[in-house]
Amino acid sequence: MTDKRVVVLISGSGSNLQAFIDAEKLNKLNGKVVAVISNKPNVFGLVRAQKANIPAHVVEHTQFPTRNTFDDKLAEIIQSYQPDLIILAGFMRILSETFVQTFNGKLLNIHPSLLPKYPGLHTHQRALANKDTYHGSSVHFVTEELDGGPVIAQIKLKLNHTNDESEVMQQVQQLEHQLYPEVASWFLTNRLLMKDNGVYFDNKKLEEPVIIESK
Ligand code: NHR
Ligand code: GAR
Repeated sequence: MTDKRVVVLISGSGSNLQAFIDAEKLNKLNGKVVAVISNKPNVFGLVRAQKANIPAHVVEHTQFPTRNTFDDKLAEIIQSYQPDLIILAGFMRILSETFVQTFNGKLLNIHPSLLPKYPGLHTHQRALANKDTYHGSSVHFVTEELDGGPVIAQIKLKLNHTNDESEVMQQVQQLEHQLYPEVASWFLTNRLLMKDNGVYFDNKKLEEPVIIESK
């Protein structure tokens, strides 16, 4: 089988990128991370890429006059790698309609909440402030609607309200490292499809997200 090609977009520490690199090494990804692109220079995720001998690029959004010109450059670099799948892993720039259409059905994001709860930023803080019983993370197809694309799978964390935001963030991230490569491997073995803003898993439409049991 020829390896499917994965491009990972990051903005920061890249711990989810690391989970992909580790899964690939263990032959659990069913694909190969062929490039990493960051919109921020000097982030730790770029060091992780370098250590794993993966080509890494920085496309600094601050160096572009408009969102569209940034997105065009990003798209050009991505296209040069001919990826089967593009992974947003802590990537913090909202992507334009044109960009999303170019890679329609091949873009996944991980969002640190149980979507449709808490799209946008500061999710851990919001879950704690609302005294939610459960929090967690979701992997979804990326569409033009911010954090609004169809959700594929979620992993849950029972909140203990003695924990502070940084502890909750750490716990959620740990779970993400289990969830995200697993969902990507489904895509890379052709088990997932986005159609009519819905998710098809093994040719059946998902009526609700798959809930992954935490290890
Ligand atoms: N783009 C599209 N079109 N659709 C989505 O669902 C996207 C997306 C780009 C990123 C990740 C998302 C998240 O998981 C994501 C989903 C950044 C922001 C944001 O407000 C919001 C959501 C997400 C990522 N970004 C600011 C901006 O002006 C910058 C914030 C910063 O740099 O800290 O782009 O939460
Ligand atoms: C992850 O927890 C991810 O869910 C979140 O940022 C973290 C990135 O960590 N994503 C967002 O908040 C997107 N707006 P990482 O860089 O160590 O993978």
